[in-house]
Amino acid sequence: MAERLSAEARNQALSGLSGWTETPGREAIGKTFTFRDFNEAFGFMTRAALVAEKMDHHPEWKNVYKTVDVVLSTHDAGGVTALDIELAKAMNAIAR
Ligand code: HBI
Repeated sequence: MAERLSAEARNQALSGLSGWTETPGREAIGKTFTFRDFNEAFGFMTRAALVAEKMDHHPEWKNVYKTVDVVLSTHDAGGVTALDIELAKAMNAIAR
Protein backbone atom coordinates (compact mmCIF):
# COMPACT_ATOMS: atom_id res chain seq x y z
CA MET A 1 0.00 0.00 0.00
CA ALA A 2 1.42 3.39 -0.98
CA GLU A 3 2.51 5.57 1.93
CA ARG A 4 1.12 9.09 2.46
CA LEU A 5 3.76 11.71 1.60
CA SER A 6 4.79 14.29 4.19
CA ALA A 7 3.92 17.91 3.43
CA GLU A 8 7.49 18.66 2.46
CA ALA A 9 7.79 15.56 0.25
CA ARG A 10 4.52 16.55 -1.40
CA ASN A 11 5.68 20.12 -2.00
CA GLN A 12 9.01 18.80 -3.30
CA ALA A 13 7.16 16.57 -5.78
CA LEU A 14 4.82 19.41 -6.77
CA SER A 15 7.76 21.62 -7.72
CA GLY A 16 8.48 19.16 -10.53
CA LEU A 17 4.83 18.95 -11.66
CA SER A 18 3.95 21.88 -13.93
CA GLY A 19 0.51 23.32 -13.21
CA TRP A 20 -0.35 21.06 -10.25
CA THR A 21 -1.15 22.54 -6.86
CA GLU A 22 -2.38 21.36 -3.48
CA THR A 23 -6.18 21.15 -3.30
CA PRO A 24 -7.46 23.61 -0.68
CA GLY A 25 -9.07 21.84 2.26
CA ARG A 26 -8.08 18.38 1.09
CA GLU A 27 -5.05 16.12 1.21
CA ALA A 28 -4.90 16.06 -2.60
CA ILE A 29 -3.31 17.70 -5.65
CA GLY A 30 -5.18 19.20 -8.58
CA LYS A 31 -4.82 20.74 -12.00
CA THR A 32 -7.17 22.15 -14.63
CA PHE A 33 -6.22 21.14 -18.17
CA THR A 34 -7.57 23.26 -21.04
CA PHE A 35 -7.56 21.89 -24.56
CA ARG A 36 -8.45 23.18 -28.04
CA ASP A 37 -11.90 21.62 -27.96
CA PHE A 38 -13.95 18.77 -26.52
CA ASN A 39 -12.39 16.27 -28.89
CA GLU A 40 -8.91 17.03 -27.56
CA ALA A 41 -10.14 17.02 -23.95
CA PHE A 42 -11.85 13.67 -24.28
CA GLY A 43 -8.87 12.21 -26.13
CA PHE A 44 -6.73 13.20 -23.15
CA MET A 45 -9.20 11.55 -20.76
CA THR A 46 -9.24 8.38 -22.84
CA ARG A 47 -5.46 8.06 -22.76
CA ALA A 48 -5.19 9.03 -19.09
CA ALA A 49 -7.90 6.51 -18.22
CA LEU A 50 -5.84 3.68 -19.72
CA VAL A 51 -2.82 4.69 -17.64
CA ALA A 52 -4.97 4.94 -14.51
CA GLU A 53 -6.44 1.51 -15.11
CA LYS A 54 -2.99 0.00 -15.60
CA MET A 55 -1.86 1.63 -12.35
CA ASP A 56 -5.10 0.71 -10.58
CA HIS A 57 -5.03 4.33 -9.42
CA HIS A 58 -7.87 6.54 -10.60
CA PRO A 59 -8.45 10.29 -10.82
CA GLU A 60 -11.38 12.33 -9.59
CA TRP A 61 -12.10 14.43 -12.63
CA LYS A 62 -14.74 16.66 -14.22
CA ASN A 63 -14.96 17.57 -17.91
CA VAL A 64 -16.81 20.63 -19.17
CA TYR A 65 -16.37 20.98 -22.94
CA LYS A 66 -12.60 21.69 -23.42
CA THR A 67 -11.52 21.71 -19.77
CA VAL A 68 -10.74 18.79 -17.50
CA ASP A 69 -10.48 19.45 -13.76
CA VAL A 70 -8.42 16.73 -12.10
CA VAL A 71 -7.95 15.94 -8.41
CA LEU A 72 -5.61 13.14 -7.31
CA SER A 73 -5.49 11.54 -3.90
CA THR A 74 -4.92 8.04 -2.57
CA HIS A 75 -8.07 7.20 -0.65
CA ASP A 76 -6.54 4.11 0.93
CA ALA A 77 -3.71 6.19 2.37
CA GLY A 78 -5.84 9.22 3.26
CA GLY A 79 -3.64 11.58 1.34
CA VAL A 80 -1.16 12.17 -1.49
CA THR A 81 1.18 9.27 -2.31
CA ALA A 82 3.77 8.49 -4.95
CA LEU A 83 0.92 7.03 -7.03
CA ASP A 84 -0.66 10.47 -7.34
CA ILE A 85 2.66 12.01 -8.33
CA GLU A 86 3.20 9.28 -10.92
CA LEU A 87 -0.26 9.70 -12.42
CA ALA A 88 0.11 13.50 -12.48
CA LYS A 89 3.40 13.16 -14.36
CA ALA A 90 1.76 10.80 -16.84
CA MET A 91 -1.14 13.24 -17.37
CA ASN A 92 1.26 16.10 -18.04
CA ALA A 93 3.11 13.94 -20.59
CA ILE A 94 -0.18 13.04 -22.31
CA ALA A 95 -1.35 16.67 -22.41
CA ARG A 96 1.97 18.04 -23.70
N1 HBI B 1 -7.55 5.26 -6.98
N2 HBI B 1 -7.03 7.47 -6.62
C1 HBI B 1 -7.23 6.22 -6.13
N3 HBI B 1 -7.09 6.02 -4.82
C2 HBI B 1 -7.27 4.78 -4.30
O1 HBI B 1 -7.14 4.58 -3.10
C3 HBI B 1 -7.62 3.72 -5.16
C4 HBI B 1 -7.76 4.01 -6.52
N4 HBI B 1 -8.09 3.04 -7.39
C5 HBI B 1 -8.33 1.69 -6.97
C6 HBI B 1 -8.16 1.47 -5.56
N5 HBI B 1 -7.81 2.45 -4.70
C7 HBI B 1 -8.37 0.06 -5.11
O2 HBI B 1 -7.12 -0.50 -4.75
C8 HBI B 1 -9.33 -0.03 -3.95
O3 HBI B 1 -8.68 0.42 -2.78
C9 HBI B 1 -10.57 0.74 -4.20
